[in-house]
Amino acid sequence: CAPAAHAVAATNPMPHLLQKDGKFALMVDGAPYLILGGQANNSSNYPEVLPQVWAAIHDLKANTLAMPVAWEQIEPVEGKFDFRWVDELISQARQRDVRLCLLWFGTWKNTNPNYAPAWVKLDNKRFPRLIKKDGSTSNALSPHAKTTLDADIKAYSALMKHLKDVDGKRHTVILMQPENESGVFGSVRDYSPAANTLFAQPVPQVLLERLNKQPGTWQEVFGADADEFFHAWSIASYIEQVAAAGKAIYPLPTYLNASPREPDPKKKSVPGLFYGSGGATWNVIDIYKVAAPHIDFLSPDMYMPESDIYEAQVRHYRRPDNALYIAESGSKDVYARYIFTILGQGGIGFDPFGFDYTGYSNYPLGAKDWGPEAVKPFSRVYSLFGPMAREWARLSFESDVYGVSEPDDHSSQEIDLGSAWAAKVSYRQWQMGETYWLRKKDDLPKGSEVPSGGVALAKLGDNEYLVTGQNARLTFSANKAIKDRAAIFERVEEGRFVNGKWVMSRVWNGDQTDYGLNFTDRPVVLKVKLGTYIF
Ligand code: N0T
Repeated sequence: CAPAAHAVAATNPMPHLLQKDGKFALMVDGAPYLILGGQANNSSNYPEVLPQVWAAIHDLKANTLAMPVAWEQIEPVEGKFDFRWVDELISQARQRDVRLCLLWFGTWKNTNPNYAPAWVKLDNKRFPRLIKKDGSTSNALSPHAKTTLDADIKAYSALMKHLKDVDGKRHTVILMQPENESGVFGSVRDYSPAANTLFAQPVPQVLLERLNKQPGTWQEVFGADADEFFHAWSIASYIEQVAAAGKAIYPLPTYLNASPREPDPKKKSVPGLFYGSGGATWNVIDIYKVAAPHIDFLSPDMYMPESDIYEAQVRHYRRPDNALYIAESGSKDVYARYIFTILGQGGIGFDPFGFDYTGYSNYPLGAKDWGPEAVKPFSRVYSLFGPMAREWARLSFESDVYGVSEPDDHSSQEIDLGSAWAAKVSYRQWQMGETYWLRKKDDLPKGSEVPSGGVALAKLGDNEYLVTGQNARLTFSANKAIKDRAAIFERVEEGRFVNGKWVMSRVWNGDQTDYGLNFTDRPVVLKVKLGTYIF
């Protein structure tokens, strides 16, 4: 029988996000929780296909499932709500001891209203679409129609009320994502008369203050960015009202995802063409923070696999005012190593997209294969963090954590561990290190041309670290500033957490430590105590 990880207490405390000194914890059942997630495909939100979802979530070793709840399925007829899907999903999640993140496919799903009920998406009079600059009509709904906002609020509120009723004590659902990749393609903003009137007005004072700008119209204040920033403000303000109404009923942590914008500001990236204009992309995070205070965090969807681009995107979203969470990640093997970067840099979770066995592969964004083979690279990393997920989440919030993943060019990386220690991570190494013993210099470990390495460390004490990794070598040294001493291992324990307690299986020494700590694709967690000797 399954471990009682999520016990049935009379009332578990409400999930919530905590922030302290730029660190974050997603509190679930009163303690920091690490989302080792998996997101199902878009059309997997029906009871009949749930077995094919659970099979993949099980193989993935995920503790949380992100699953759509479509407006069309809970309110097919206006005012008549049907929560059978939600109830079935929650009940099956409980049986499997998996938590849920619900994706509200409402006004915007990848900018379109296709998941809105027919009575919404076919009634252009009552629920007007966005007007493009040339006067033509977009499929995206306008964020400036009160009728649409009210209808979305009504449906989302009904959902939150239902969750409160059926899940308000147990909290199987821990996170909400209202809308999905909002914004618009094919236009930069709405050019309807209502939108144009607002666009000609002064930029709201709160936003000017936040951005340190002088008063003026959107055009005057933001110039070339005016259309996009105005649309971001309009969409953020709309979703804010949806989220606020939902939280007033049942205050679950709430976040938004965004289709990815090229992270380098010097590179060309056209809003409405390369990414959904007005979505929560990195260049409008401040606008979202001001317009949408009921959104706990903004999260990038990661579909750009190049390591320099990936790391740059992480730097945009990892801010003292924004918890790092990867709402979606491509399912290709090369993305799995980034879990070390995300969880090692204080992230509250990771959620690769498209993991179920319903037969759909979103290649080229994700893996070609949709089966168990595609799941493996991710489950391998989850199996490192899974057994210590609660400990890791606590250390991430209360102590210091570090993490890197293998760059595309396989070059090694330095990690500054603070005052006393530094670490170096290198890749494509044999476990026994002396490369000058090799007869052939190109004799590299099989498969290592595809980057898969990573290391994550959590500080346990002044000279002690909890360490895990994969396909990487980790060495320690005394911090550069310290000139008179060298680092040695005092003790390296291999072990695991069992019910929150460290259980040692053996001590690593000799060949296992003489060439650094060498991680392969076998699951290994180490407790490393460092010492020095004086020259
Ligand atoms: C994602 C997914 C799903 C240069 C795609 C990705 C999901 C949505 N959209 O399978 O539809 O619901 O959030 C957009 C990726 C843009 C790629 C840019 C790469």
